[in-house]
Amino acid sequence: MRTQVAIIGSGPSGLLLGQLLTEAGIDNVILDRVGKDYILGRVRAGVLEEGTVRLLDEAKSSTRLHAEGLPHDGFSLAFDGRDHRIDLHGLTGGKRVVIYGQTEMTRDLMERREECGAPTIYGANNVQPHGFNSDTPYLTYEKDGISHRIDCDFIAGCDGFHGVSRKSVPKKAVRSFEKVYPFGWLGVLAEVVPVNHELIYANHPRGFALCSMRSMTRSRYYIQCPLDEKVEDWSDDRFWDELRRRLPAHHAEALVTASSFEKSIAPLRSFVAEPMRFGRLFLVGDAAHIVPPTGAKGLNLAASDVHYLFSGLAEHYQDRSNAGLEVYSARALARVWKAVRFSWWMTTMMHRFPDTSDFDQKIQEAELDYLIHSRAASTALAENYVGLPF
Ligand code: FAS
Ligand code: PHB
Repeated sequence: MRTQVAIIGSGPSGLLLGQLLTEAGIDNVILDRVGKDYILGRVRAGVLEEGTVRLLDEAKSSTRLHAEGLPHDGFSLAFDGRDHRIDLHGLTGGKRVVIYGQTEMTRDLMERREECGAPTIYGANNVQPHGFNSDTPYLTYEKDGISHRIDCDFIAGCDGFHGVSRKSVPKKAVRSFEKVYPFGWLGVLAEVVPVNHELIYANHPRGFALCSMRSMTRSRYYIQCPLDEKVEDWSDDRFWDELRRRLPAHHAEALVTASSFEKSIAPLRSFVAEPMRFGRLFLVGDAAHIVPPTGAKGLNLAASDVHYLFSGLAEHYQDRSNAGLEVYSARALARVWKAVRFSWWMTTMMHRFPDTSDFDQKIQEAELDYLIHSRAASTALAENYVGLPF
């Protein structure tokens, strides 16, 4: 088989890139080692920046998003028994975010891709990129015991943090930066009315909590937990009791609970690999960087990487220019590092670290108190949360 762009990974990065390329008439094939249902079974992000929404519009995959997504003009910071709204819309000259599950976004992109008849090879085992430092790169993979080869012009490594792309580059060619946080997030999904019409990020001496949602009848809640926690040790009742303890009283009293239908623990880390380009191999999304979900940036960074790479590939095929591809890594990393900083800052301000003393807790609360009473500080928070320009 031959294609113009071979994409490893059928997550948000691979699917969004694949759809933009298909809409531009650029041949591409997506390979994933797992199946569609497995990908759609993963519960992940829930907040889309306006730039991500615009890309989904461009990919003709946003009809349901506009019908079912929840535009949010603000969110609340809760600490010391009270909460305070951050007016995103007012502080950023009218910007907002949209609450729409990554699972639904992935489903929409998969359906659009099928409508266009663009090929995705699921269950592709042992995908390996080859020759990406030459002008004739190719992929090999196995399926149903048969080995296959795909010749291409470019390879997009959209295969996430544990993927093969970054690992296929000689170690000496990649510089990695990493910070692992000493706690995780225990998250649940439940068919209950959200406790608040907007998100609540709570700082509490017992630990961080987040009240989010997927719709006005489906809630998504998280509590910070030690890394050695086991999901099976957390009954629904235990989770709801702990969540109540970390919220201001009026929210705790209003909390509607029910049996959860998803419960999982996610570790938190900050990670960046530099550069994001190796000849004709381009790293995209989680394959190149990971952020703690506190700033709701992971999925949105994948989208901005896709924007930069798609622009470069379109320029290559349509204008016979490689200018965009040459600057892809620098452009993407400039935005990545600002989001990595913001996500680290939000995580450090909102979580209880093992060595957090009473003094440290008071400093966190003082920083939050300054933040909510300073227009300059709130504006800085708001412009990062809605997403810095592409
Ligand atoms: P993904 O990991 O989503 O997709 C990679 C794809 O590549 C997968 O389908 C995988 O099967 C495939 N693949 C991997 N190795 C392969 C190989 N060798 N061969 C073929 N295919 C291979 N972000 C937020 O903004 N907010 C959140 O709340 C949030 N919560 C998260 C919770 C969890 C538990 C995790 C893990 C991440 C969370 N994220 C969150 C970040 C997440 O949404 C990512 O940013 C997003 O999935 C990135 O998309 P991709 O880059 O496509 O990577
Ligand atoms: C979510 O709804 O899953 C979510 C929302 C905001 C975050 C992280 C996760 O910062």
